[in-house]
Amino acid sequence: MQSNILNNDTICAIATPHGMGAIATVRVSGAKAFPIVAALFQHRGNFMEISEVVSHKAYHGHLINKGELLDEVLVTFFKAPHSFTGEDSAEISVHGSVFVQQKLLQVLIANGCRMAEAGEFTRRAFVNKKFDLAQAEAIADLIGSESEAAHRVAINQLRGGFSKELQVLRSKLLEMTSLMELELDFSEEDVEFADRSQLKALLQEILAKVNRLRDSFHLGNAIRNGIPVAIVGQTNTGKSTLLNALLGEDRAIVSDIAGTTRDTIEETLNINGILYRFIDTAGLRETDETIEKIGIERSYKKIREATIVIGMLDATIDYKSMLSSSIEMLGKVDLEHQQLILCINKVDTLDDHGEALLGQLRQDLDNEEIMVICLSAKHKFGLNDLYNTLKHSQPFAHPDATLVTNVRHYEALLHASESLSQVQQQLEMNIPIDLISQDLRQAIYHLGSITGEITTDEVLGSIFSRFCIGK
Ligand SMILES: Nc1nc2c(ncn2[C@@H]2O[C@H](COP(=O)(O)OP(=O)(O)OP(=O)(O)O)[C@@H](O)[C@H]2O)c(=O)[nH]1
Ligand SMILES: [Mg+2]
Repeated sequence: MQSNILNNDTICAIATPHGMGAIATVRVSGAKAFPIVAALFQHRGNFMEISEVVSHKAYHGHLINKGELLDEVLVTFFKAPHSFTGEDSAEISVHGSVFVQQKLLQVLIANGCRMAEAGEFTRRAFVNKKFDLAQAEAIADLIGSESEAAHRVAINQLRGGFSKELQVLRSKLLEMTSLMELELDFSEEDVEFADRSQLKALLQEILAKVNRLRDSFHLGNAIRNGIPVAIVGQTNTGKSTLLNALLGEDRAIVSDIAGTTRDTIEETLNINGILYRFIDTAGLRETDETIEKIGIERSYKKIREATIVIGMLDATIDYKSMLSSSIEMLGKVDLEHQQLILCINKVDTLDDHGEALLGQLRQDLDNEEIMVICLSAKHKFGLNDLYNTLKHSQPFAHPDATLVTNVRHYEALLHASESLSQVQQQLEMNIPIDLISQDLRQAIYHLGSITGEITTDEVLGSIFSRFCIGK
């Protein structure tokens, strides 16, 4: 936990983005927040009396430093514990000149404030139990969210959905452990407080939930940083043309020379509120050329890492090659965890815009899990079909399910899952209770570390230092 010396300080920082703006807000929090701000603030011509302060009310007035007018401002006071930090706090909205902002900070510091460290407001809120650690981290995610989907995940976590799920699991485990440990106290008498088959069933249920949360990280992380979509296929099928069409700019070099793209090119794009990371790759073909070989290796790596794979097919080549190329790509993706979208490209060259090919390919592949669409990347025809297909791809089937987006949470769940599996095996082998309860305690510890029930100063320091100053 944070030391008392730190907690007794009154801290200040600019809470709005740095630089010039229409207005800027400076935050002050701590035991002396009211007296420090009130001594600088004239409301209706008189310095503010602390006893008159009404919490959560915005006061219009003037900032006066040593008799000199600094700015016309709005000040809102928040009485403890009804503030973000849980301490007495004030927010001063000034005109957004860089000079005024800096000057105000100087004046506040001269009057007894200290510059806040990164994330210190949020850290104080956590220490004062305004929310748990997972929720505090959700605030950072919310600020950093770049798409509607990332925002939705962060909001869900901030509301405490994830924390509640963990608390339920943790308290079930605690109950289980205390029952088992009770047996230790009566070891002479050979009593069994914990019904073994019930324990096993409960453990199975908890482990399944922990594993579901652990596995959701793959998607959670993708939503936060952009869902990786690899565009792959034979050379000259139009992969780079598609990337350019999606981005609306000439990002990748396009040419009719096979093997144009050598390295992977990644760009993120927000489509209908979801952030995607499109990856154009080197065309797949047999080659002896060293550099091209490395590029092709990378293409395969990107296929493995992708959540969605767009397999580009060239409508101008013979159907047999197109089919074998589709089957080859199918062999490279793991349909249980990945989505394959086959795009028959260059259909502008066909009279029926690829209808016949589309039907034939769907029939020959005979797999409902593979989506097949027609496209002309060059003429931007069929892009809407692609957007819709992307949107309806598997990962978004349960948009409201709790998703883990944070590496720290993922690691804790990984460890908890390992300990629980250990317990499961030990129960099967009738291992002595004291050994089993050690592993149970480990699992409880890891689950508790996510919400911050168990933390060290070092862990807190590393989490909050990633926040910006003023948050
Ligand atoms: N008619 C037509 N030509 C296209 C279409 N898309 C791409 N092309 C052409 O196909 C050729 C190859 O396009 P690229 O985008 O460079 O193909 P690529 O798959 O990236 O090729 P590599 O990087 O060599 O693997 C270019 O001449 C494009 O103009 C399309 O929809 N219709
Ligand atoms: Mg290319």
